[in-house]
Amino acid sequence: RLTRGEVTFSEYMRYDDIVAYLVRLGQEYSNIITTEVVGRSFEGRDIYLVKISSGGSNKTTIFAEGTIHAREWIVPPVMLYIINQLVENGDNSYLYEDIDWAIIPVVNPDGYEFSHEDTRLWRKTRTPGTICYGTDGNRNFDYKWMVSGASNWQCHETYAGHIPFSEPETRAIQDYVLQHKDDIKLYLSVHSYGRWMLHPWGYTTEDADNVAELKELGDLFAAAIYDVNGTVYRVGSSAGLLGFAAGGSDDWGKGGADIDLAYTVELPDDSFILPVERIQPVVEESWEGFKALHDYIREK
Ligand code: ING
Ligand code: ZN
Repeated sequence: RLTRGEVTFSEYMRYDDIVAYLVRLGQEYSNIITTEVVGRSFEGRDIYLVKISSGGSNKTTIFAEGTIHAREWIVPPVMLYIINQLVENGDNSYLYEDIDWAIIPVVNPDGYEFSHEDTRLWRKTRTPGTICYGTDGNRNFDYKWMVSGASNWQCHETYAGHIPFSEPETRAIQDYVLQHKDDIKLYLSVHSYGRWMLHPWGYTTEDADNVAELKELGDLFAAAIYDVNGTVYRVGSSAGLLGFAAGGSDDWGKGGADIDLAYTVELPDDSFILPVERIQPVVEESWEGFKALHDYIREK
């Protein structure tokens, strides 16, 4: 069993154990990492953000959020591996020399715990409606909300909520990002599955104004991952590759918060359910992709 405050990449961790790890790192490495509660889930769980920084203020920041969808269990280990490698591997200090990292490993802890306790393939939050539970956090953001690829029926998996930012979980992201939008140069939303590096737009098949740069950096991410184990990511716009979906967080990051480089990462494999033996290879290859993103942002 896991000792409290430890991290593991050989099993899927429960939310309390994830939080205990983050809090322990915050105490042990208080010179480089701070934990912050940026919101409270519908059921009252603290939503944690960790900031990794060598100090100073108003530095270029990479923002990453994950596990807005409950069943995407490979996402928490990938987020925790980024934190683990930045903080606990001394060779990686160059990665936060000039760049700050702000990471929310689990946006939707209520759904994540529900997928462990009750319904493995639960996707949404756990806010109750009159008939059904849950809103799709990735249709709940206030940019072109409900214009395409989202549902206004509370029982659907892509229910967008009765209003944009109806969910405390998405509001936590909104509040933090808007407070730091001048520093954040890269917005990452981490999901599974399918091995896609998706960029805006999701609400339309029109090209984003900076589509060439979005594609270029997406390709750098994919190439770095390919070099590890030969995993092939496809790079392109969400609507173009997967179909319409409005109210997603990357569209809001770009269109609502003016962060020009915004992506949705769809981690491996071809299912939400990965055997625990897949965790270690996936976190390792993904880490190479995130380092490539850092290198680009740092040089830019
Ligand atoms: N896929 C995304 C979803 O929210 C997506 C696809 C990407 C939608 C970007 C909108 C924007 O449906 C998963 N696996 O959640
Ligand atoms: Zn998802």
